[in-house]
Amino acid sequence: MKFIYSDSHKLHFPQAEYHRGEMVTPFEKPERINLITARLDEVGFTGIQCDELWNSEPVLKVHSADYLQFLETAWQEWLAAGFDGDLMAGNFPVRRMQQRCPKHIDGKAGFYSSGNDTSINAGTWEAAQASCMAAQQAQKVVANGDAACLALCRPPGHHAGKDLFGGYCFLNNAAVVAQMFLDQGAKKVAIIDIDFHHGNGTQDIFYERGDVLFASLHGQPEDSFPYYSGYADETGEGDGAGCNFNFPMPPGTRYETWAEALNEAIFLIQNFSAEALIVSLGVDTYKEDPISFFGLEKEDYLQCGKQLSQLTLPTVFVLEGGYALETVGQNVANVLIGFEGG
Ligand code: Q9C
Ligand code: ZN
Repeated sequence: MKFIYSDSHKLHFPQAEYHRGEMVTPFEKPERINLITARLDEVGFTGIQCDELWNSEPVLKVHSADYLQFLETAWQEWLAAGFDGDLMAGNFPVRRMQQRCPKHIDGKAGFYSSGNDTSINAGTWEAAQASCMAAQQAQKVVANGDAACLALCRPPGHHAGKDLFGGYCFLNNAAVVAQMFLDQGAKKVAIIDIDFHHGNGTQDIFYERGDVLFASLHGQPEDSFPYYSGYADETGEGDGAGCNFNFPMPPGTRYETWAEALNEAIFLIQNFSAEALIVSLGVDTYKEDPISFFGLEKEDYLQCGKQLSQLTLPTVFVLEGGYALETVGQNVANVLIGFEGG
């Protein structure tokens, strides 16, 4: 299997994250990609540097134009306002407030985001674009006949909604890949999100669409980020009614239980007659992940990949989370090895 990466991810390097009462170095760090790339090289996968230039066409079908405009100009507006250091939102239009975008960049940032966990720096927009283009290139590799391909996206994407950044995400790379398959003629596609966190952004984007099945396995919202979505009774609306499936699970969930949910999701995808599969691949389900609470072991990822391969669909893997640096490379590689029948 080929994997697509872009060195431009390094341009996004937020300095701090507020975590459990203190400012810490962000968990979503550039080293993640270097570690994963090193492991994939070691076990014989073929790395390809992304050489695609920014293409907003499929992106504008899953994000709003005003949101993309915000991302493009946010850093310049921040500097023009006389601020330096990372742009971090701190105020949000919550219940009973006006859903009107203010003029000031500090207000705009909160209008377009879901939390203070995702800072913007000088190179963030370029990195987010490159991340999205790695996903677009991986989709093309599969459209041209490869059975599967991995996009090493950084920043990740599944928490990015139609017009929201947050959860370390800006552009929803998995949603863009799904949209590309549809634009190329597929009638229906499926996205399975196996990151520890609920894929609230992806759910948001496709909630009222019947051409994309979305299934997410995640830490239950009672106990885990993103807290305000991911319940099992969120099943889609309008044309999308019955196309959204959430599998929230409690702290301490181990592979045996998790794999049952995975099998259920796989069964649903088969019944949906999806023509392509997009896997939002986070490995923050690992037992030692610093911000998560599942108990998956390294070997479980082999089994996970094997289960996914049973769908025998053209598959694009899109990297999401995974923050245990010692094993992030092995865990990602194991999913691919299991998928290829190793
Ligand atoms: N500061 C992904 O795995 N919550 N995003 C952090 C502590 C945000 C995870 C709270 C977690 C986002 C792609
Ligand atoms: Zn995650």
